[in-house]
Amino acid sequence: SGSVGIDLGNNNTVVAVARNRGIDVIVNEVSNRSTPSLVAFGVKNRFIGEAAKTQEITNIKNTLGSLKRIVGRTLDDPEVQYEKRFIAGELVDVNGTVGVKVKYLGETATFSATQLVAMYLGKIKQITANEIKMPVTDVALSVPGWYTDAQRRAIIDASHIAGLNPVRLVNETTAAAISYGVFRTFPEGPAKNVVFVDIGHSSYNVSIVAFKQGELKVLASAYDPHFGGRDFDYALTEHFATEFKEKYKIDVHENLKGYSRVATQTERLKKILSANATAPLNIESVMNDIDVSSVLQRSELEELVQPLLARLVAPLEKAIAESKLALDDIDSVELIGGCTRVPSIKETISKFFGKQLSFTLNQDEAIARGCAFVCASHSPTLRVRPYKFEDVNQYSVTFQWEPVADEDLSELEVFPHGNAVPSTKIITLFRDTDFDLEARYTNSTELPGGVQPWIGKWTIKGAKRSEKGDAPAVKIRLRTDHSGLVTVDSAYTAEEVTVEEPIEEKVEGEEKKEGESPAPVKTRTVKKWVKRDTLAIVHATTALEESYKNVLIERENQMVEDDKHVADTEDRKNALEEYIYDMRGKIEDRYADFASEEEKAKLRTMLDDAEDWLYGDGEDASKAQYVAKFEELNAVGGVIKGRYLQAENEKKEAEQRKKDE
Ligand code: ATP
Ligand code: K
Ligand code: MG
Repeated sequence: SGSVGIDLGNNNTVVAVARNRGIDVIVNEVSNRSTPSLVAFGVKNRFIGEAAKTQEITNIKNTLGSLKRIVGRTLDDPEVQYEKRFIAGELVDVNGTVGVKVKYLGETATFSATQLVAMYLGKIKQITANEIKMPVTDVALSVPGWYTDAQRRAIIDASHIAGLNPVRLVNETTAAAISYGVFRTFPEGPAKNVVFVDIGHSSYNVSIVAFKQGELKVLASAYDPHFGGRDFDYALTEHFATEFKEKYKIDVHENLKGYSRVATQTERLKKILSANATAPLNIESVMNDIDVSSVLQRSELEELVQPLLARLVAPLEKAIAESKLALDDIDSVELIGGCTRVPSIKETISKFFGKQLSFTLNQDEAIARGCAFVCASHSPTLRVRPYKFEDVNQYSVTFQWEPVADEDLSELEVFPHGNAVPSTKIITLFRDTDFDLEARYTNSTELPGGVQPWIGKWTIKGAKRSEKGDAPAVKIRLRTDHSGLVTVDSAYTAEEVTVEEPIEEKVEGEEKKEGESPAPVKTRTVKKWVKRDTLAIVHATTALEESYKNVLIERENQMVEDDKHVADTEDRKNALEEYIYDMRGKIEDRYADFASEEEKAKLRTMLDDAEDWLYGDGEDASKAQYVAKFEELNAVGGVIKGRYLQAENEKKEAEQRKKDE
């Protein structure tokens, strides 16, 4: 399978593939280098990616975006409520997580956000497999650095439902840093410090990264998760809504399609204003058959988004403070993400650092490329240059347990904010029965929205009272793994034993001579932990339960098959239509001399009947019916075509003979 990196953006998704020649971004079915992150439901089938975008305005309530914003959250999460300004569909509770209620195949259906992401990733998988002509299983996916354990696990669940194997989740700005560092050489000496600023559609992420040859270390990351291009679009759309109320006496808030049309056009206008001082807005029949038009100056745009722009500096300040660097220590500032094309944003960032900004990276593709590299480095078959990277922990993690006897601790902050990721710590508890460990984020107020601070519960099984009658030491390996997940890696009983350990003696200036017998080894008495029994661990996290996940996998596979069947049917219908027009022309022309008048008349009638059927009763027929109708026509037409081909062949052979003579 290929080594695939996926940058799942809130607006659009970019896929890169690592091959022996290097890393390429792949194009989708309409040759775009990114695919709209949308899933839609129709009367006959689902529409995903480009197909979803095409039908968006005519099917707003059943077209869902904001996938990465809602996945891994609950319906009552204030952030999910906030998303309602960007989601026209109906949000509902699905088994304790947020989901949607849609019209699908003419009926009401509900799907969790995890399922929606799975549907989308399934489409991305298909697009990629078609393009690289290889099955796709292993992927590295990027996620915002501010994602919690629950959000990460939801993305992993979604990948599994889509039949993917997520070898690793990588924080978005870290992935960009990887694609910056891997193919660059850094001189010996102090590290090179680079700031990566990513402002996309929904989120603003910044990381400060120290590079040395062959490695990078993220020093600090900071975020404003409610800062992106869509917030510009929202402010603009509201502005025009107000203007049109006065000017045209219409309220686009009362008309979903109208509102959506304005939103689409304001995004266009916003982009024009990145390169021009003024831009026009014209929409025909926005609602009630009314055409609207307006213009906007760049300065007006900046005024409208002033509350947003005022928040631009805070994450930069926070990241610098946490990195413990001075502004002078920064060697370069790299911008990525679509929204960093906005001139006032560039100016503010440049002014903050007192530096020219760099656009070394492809600002739309760097994250996907970094992910593809990470996926390749997990691959046993692809040889990639070794590259070390270390990320940073965003939210402090505390483990807790039921204290026994005279234990004075019942919890410990094991992974503080700013700690390295991945990272392992071992704690020791004395236990002679099964016991539980629970992990939670230390400060729930730091978490985005209403994400639960609870991370998981692990039951450690099998510790028993020793022969001496005391509780053995249980050593537990706690980990934030390379995907940023909090886990309990292993647990074992250990015994402290007294051993004699040789003391290494180094005698200055004295070389051992050949043949000399070794000096007697001096030893000292030390206490050491020796591993005894490995203990079983049963864990419960926010991830989907295995059996339920399997049900969802089956459901998804069924929908994929149904969609494929609908697409095949459409294909056969198109083939039949094409045959009718093609044959009708050819019997008057190319095939005219190869059929009797009777045959031609018969075929003409058959073609006419087939056409009538196609636009009448056969409008919505089955695949088998289209195939049968095609065969029926071809039984007559094929004979005529056969004669023509035979004659052509004979002609060619005759010419060849002439040449040979
Ligand atoms: P996120 O990173 O938040 O998940 P994303 O990765 O999908 O989202 P990007 O592709 O980085 O987002 O950026 C898309 C945003 O950039 C859109 O809001 C788009 O309107 C905006 N954008 C693209 N080009 C320009 C431009 N020339 N001027 C202003 N904004 C632009
Ligand atoms: K993107
Ligand atoms: Mg992005």
